[in-house]
Amino acid sequence: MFWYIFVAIVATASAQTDETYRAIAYLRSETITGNVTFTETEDGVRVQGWIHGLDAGNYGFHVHELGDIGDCLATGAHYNPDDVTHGARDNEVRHVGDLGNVRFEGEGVEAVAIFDYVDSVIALRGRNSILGRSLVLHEREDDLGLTSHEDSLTTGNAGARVACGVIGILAPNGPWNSAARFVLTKSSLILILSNVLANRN
Ligand SMILES: *[C@@H]1O[C@H](CO)[C@@H](O)[C@H](O)[C@H]1NC(C)=O
Ligand SMILES: [Cu+2]
Repeated sequence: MFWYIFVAIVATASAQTDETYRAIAYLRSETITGNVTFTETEDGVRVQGWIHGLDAGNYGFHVHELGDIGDCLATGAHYNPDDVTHGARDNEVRHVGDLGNVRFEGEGVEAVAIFDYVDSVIALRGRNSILGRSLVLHEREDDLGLTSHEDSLTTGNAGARVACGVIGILAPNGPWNSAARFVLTKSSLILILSNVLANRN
C-alpha cells in the first residue's frame, strides 16, 4: 500500500516539475549592453551570454552575493558561501561565484563577448543558488588567483565594476519550491484511497 501511495505522490509531483528552470541577467551601463541566461541541465547550469561595449580582451566576470544594484559596489563580494579562496572556474577551490573571464573579440567598438558553457558549481536552487544575486563585469582581466598581487586570492585583481545586473527568474513563472508544488489532485486521491481500501483486511 505504501508503495502505491509513494508512486502516486511522485507521479503527481513530477508531472508538475518537468519545466526547465531558467534565470536571466541583463548587464547595462552607459556603454555596455548584454544579456546572460542560466539554464539548469543534468551537468550543471548552462551559461549563455552576449555582451557588447568593451574593447577586445578578457574581463573578470562573477556572481556577487547581493542583488542590490543601487550601484555595482552595493552587490558586495563574490558569492562565496564556503568561505574559500578565489580561483578559476575549473579549479577545485573557487568561490561559487567565480566564473573567470569573458572574452571580447572583434575590432574596436564592434567587439562582443559571446559564450556558452556549463558550470557545475553554480546552481539555480539550493545552497549554491545564484538567484536574486547579481552578475558583475569588471574593467580588467581576472588573474584567477594566480599572481602575487595582494587581491589575487580574493578578487582576482579585476578592478572596478563596469556593469552589473540582478539574476532573476526567467522560467517557470509558477512556484520554484518543489515542496509547495505538490498538489493533491482528485485522481491521485482516488488512487491512494482505492489502494488503501484494496489492501484492507
Ligand atoms: C540577448 O541579446 C542578443 C543579441 O542582441 C539577442 O539576439 C537576444 O535575443 C537577447 N536575449 C534576450 C533573452 O534578451
Ligand atoms: Cu567580481
